[in-house]
Amino acid sequence: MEKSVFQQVRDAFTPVLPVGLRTAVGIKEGEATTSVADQEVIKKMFPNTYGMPVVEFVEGEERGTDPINVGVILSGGQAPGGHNVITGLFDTIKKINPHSRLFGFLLGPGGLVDHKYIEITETYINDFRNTGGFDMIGSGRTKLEKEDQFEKGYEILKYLNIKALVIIGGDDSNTNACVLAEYYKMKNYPVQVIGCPKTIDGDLKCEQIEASFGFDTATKVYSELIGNIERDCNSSRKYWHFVKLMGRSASHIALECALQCHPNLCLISEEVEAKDLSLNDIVEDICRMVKYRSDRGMNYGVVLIPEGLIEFIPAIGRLIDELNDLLALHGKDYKDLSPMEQKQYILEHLSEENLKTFETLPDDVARQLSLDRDPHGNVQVSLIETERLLSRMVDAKLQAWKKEGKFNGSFNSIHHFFGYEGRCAAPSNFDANYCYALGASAAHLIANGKTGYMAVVRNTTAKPADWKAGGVPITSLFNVERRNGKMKPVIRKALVDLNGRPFKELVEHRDEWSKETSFVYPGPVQYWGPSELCDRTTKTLALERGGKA
Ligand code: FBP
Repeated sequence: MEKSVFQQVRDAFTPVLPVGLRTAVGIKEGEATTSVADQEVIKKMFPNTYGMPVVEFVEGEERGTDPINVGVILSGGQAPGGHNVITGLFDTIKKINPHSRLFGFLLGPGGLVDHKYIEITETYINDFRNTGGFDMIGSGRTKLEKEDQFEKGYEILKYLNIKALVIIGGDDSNTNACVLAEYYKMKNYPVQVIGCPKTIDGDLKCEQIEASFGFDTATKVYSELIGNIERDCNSSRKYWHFVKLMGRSASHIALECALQCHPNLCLISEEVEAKDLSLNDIVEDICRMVKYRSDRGMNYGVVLIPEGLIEFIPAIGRLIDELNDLLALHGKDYKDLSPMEQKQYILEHLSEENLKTFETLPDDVARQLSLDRDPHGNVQVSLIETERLLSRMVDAKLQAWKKEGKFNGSFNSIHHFFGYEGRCAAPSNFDANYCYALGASAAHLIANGKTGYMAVVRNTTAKPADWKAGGVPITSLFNVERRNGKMKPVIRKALVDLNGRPFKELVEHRDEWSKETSFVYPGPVQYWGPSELCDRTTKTLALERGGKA
């Protein structure tokens, strides 16, 4: 693999391990835990992995182990730092016992079921240190939830003599990691299962999990891009930019970018839901802002839209809930119906109230909501072009206001969707350190015989050396929710807290940001560093002037 100069320089970055993970690693166990809700149901469903204590790694007496074979899986959407989790895991199992081996299952959980794997060796892994992406072993969204999958997985684990499996994923993947841990324990299969909190969406967090990895880097990349757009906007002063940001359900990414960049408006899905706003209410709010600025000669601005907005508009949310049930009820062959047949099925079965909402939606949005769900039962919100939908509706309303003499400015919109642009960026220093420590924690959880735990690293606003590593029982994060038409134990998704400080910070400033132009251009973080990285010309210029590429 040819390495860019950036990657060559970045290779030299050495992640800092928290003190507790540096030399001899001891373990401190806390009180027994309970799940966040529905305790009795969850205790009954997870008799072997319920009630375990939170653990922390501290300087102390390290437990030596025999060599151990470990498997690792990257699950779901890419997030910067995934490779560093694997390097942290690899280095630590080797440090504990140099004869330990690491196997990577290919293209997500499907690799375990289909027995597709590679052995991760020192030579192979060294190309991936501090790199973005998940291409070391690939990722996928196969849902590990059925007994036959667990058994197929066990066949290959037994064959490779793997005694522990690390699943790096979001809330759904960690939920399934715990189900697998419980199953193997119940069957007396000697395989520990450990999870790791990944997702750029930032919605896998709680008291014990301060952040999911990838959020830090992705929001920095998006903020740089939004800052560039703001500057362009402020230079030409003729466009309204509608920027949709990834994040599936939660609005954490949009909120963080708003706090970094001070756009004119940042919609927060959780607030839209709490205030019971309709699509029309949102459009009217935007129109009022556009008019206010236009009346003062500012026919331009920037609006941030969280990816999941559409699901949080209460009427549309109710429609989606019923559609989810209808699709689940129809069964697997729903996806084989033609678009016309799918629409027909939906129109025939929807309740009166939801049918009304369905019929008010533009065709492309109605179509997206009717498509088959992803393997976890989610609407694929990344495919719904909310940014275009909103600007189209704003334009239509402003035209109407024009006819009524209420608006005489101009409104020209440009659309952007930032998601894939940031998911594979090279990890920031924070994510590079955080992920390496998560991988090391996973290795120590394994060495201490734990299963059904998620690796965690806390105290992350301190210097990395002072971070605290450990593990949290996954069952302690569970509650029961409706998924695919059935009640299931799942990790509760952390949405934006409307009483939390980040949201309050937005509320304190947003009126000013909407009326004035208060843009902040955060810029890239990578312009500081060694000269061979920062002072290079383009390759084109170098080649044109007789130099080397
Ligand atoms: P995870 O929850 O698996 O980390 O994925 C997050 C995400 O990036 C969302 O922000 C986005 O809605 C979704 O993945 C897109 O999915 P896909 O990668 O399948 O296009």
